[in-house]
Amino acid sequence: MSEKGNVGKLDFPFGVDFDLVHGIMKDPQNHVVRLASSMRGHYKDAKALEALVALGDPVHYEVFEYRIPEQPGQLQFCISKTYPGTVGGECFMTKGHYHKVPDTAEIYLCLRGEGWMLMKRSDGSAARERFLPGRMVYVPPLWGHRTVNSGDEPLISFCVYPGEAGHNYGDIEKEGFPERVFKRSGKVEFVPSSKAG
Ligand code: PAN
Ligand code: ZN
Repeated sequence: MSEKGNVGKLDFPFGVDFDLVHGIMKDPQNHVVRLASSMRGHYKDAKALEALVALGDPVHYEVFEYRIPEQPGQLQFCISKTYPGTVGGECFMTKGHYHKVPDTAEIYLCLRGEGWMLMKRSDGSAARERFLPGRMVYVPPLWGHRTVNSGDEPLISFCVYPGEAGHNYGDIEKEGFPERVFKRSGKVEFVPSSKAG
């Protein structure tokens, strides 16, 4: 039964339709769009990013969400869609974030495309996990996370995380992640950020 009028209160069960083949959430309540111009400071090659902005400012990623109260006990969910492309050879990616409530985990179930989840903790540890259709990536509490599309089609995941988690972009704009992902002549390379600059 569809009871859309009750979704805002979240005190009544509801259903949401997905097209899992194409990675589409039907009738999302919130749509976040990040263009090249909203990614300044994130890619190594700032000049290449400005060239891309001047060429039409393409979308780097989109998020489709429902408005769920940011409260413990609730579950946020979304479709995260990162487009294929490169900026000076560096693969299109999300900004990346920690959760505002740091000890909250998240799962990403990849539906389409391919790429990597880059993860880091504030103690300096780093990890990466592969995104492939049907593969789930578990982001434990305390790990910052960034999606990178290293493929040739949109990388789409269904994400679920605790209601209260929130987003903390913290040191990420300044520090980035310990490695960057490049694709040159079809070959994917992981380069330590200290070397990539
Ligand atoms: C996702 C991300 C989404 C966009 O919903 O927020 O993929 O990434 P940025 O928030 O880093 O721009 C999630 O991980 N939520 O917690
Ligand atoms: Zn998250």
